[in-house]
Amino acid sequence: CLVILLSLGVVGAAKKIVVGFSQVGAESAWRTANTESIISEAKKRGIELKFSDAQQKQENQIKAIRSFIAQKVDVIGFSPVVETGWEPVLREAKRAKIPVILSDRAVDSKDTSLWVTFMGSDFVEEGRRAGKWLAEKMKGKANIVELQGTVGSAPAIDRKEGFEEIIKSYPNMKVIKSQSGDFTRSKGKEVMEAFLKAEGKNIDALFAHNDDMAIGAIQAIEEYGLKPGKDIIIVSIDAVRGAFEAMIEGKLNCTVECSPLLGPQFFDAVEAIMAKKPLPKRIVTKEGIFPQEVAKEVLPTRKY
Ligand code: GYE
Repeated sequence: CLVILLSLGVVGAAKKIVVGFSQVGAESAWRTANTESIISEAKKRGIELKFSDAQQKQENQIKAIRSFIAQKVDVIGFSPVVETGWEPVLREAKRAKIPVILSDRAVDSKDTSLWVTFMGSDFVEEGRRAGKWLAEKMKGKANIVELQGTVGSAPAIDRKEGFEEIIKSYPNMKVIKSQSGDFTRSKGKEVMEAFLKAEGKNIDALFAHNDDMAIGAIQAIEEYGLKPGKDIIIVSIDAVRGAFEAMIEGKLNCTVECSPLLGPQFFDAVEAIMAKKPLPKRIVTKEGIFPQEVAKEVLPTRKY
């Protein structure tokens, strides 16, 4: 009897939950905060976490997921760098009976049985919020340049869509240039330099899909000899501390919130799965918008 109890893990410490998490990379302040939130929450709950950073490469994520399957983890968590191309590997997880949680970014597949739940922001709505704020600020008239996120990623596709949905009802709001800056500061700066070279003072406003690219672009604008936040009005997404600092300096005009603090709800979902409790298919993060005028007051309360 003791042998049976031992092998069931009933005697001694309860069996530790083991989770494999495949992260996109470390491309932005948002991502670093997201990673920190996941790692610290696992520690807090005594859950063993196998964490893997894919450096923004899908092939690395596929390898990581395969290795989690081989190691027979209890649950796989995963933030897909791009939306498509996941079905084969997710089917392998399904065959191995390992539940998958999508965190932050969505997968584009008709087979929704490949994951238990998807938690994260409504990126289309974030794009709409940026568009509405800008249309109002510019009184419906602006030549806009757009710095897109990583090509093929859910936030880049959806933020562009939400922004365009709003802008199209203003005939004098035009996106004159749009290119990916890969969600990084350095690429944001580089692409903004190219925009300025091509369009110069013709640019009235910038919509950046994240704060890091906006911060890179701010440098490019200053080096070009224009005033960011004045000569070029800037709206971006995430609401990381760096964005608040830039707003306080008057260089960024508005940031739309996108919370990376997904650790607690991620491990709530893991524990629900282990306890065989049902979960909603979609868990949406609640978030707001912060214009420059409130930056000073809000900065001390920001957690990322
Ligand atoms: O906005 C950006 C990060 O997927 C919501 O990824 C996330 C995005 C975030 O690199 O800063």
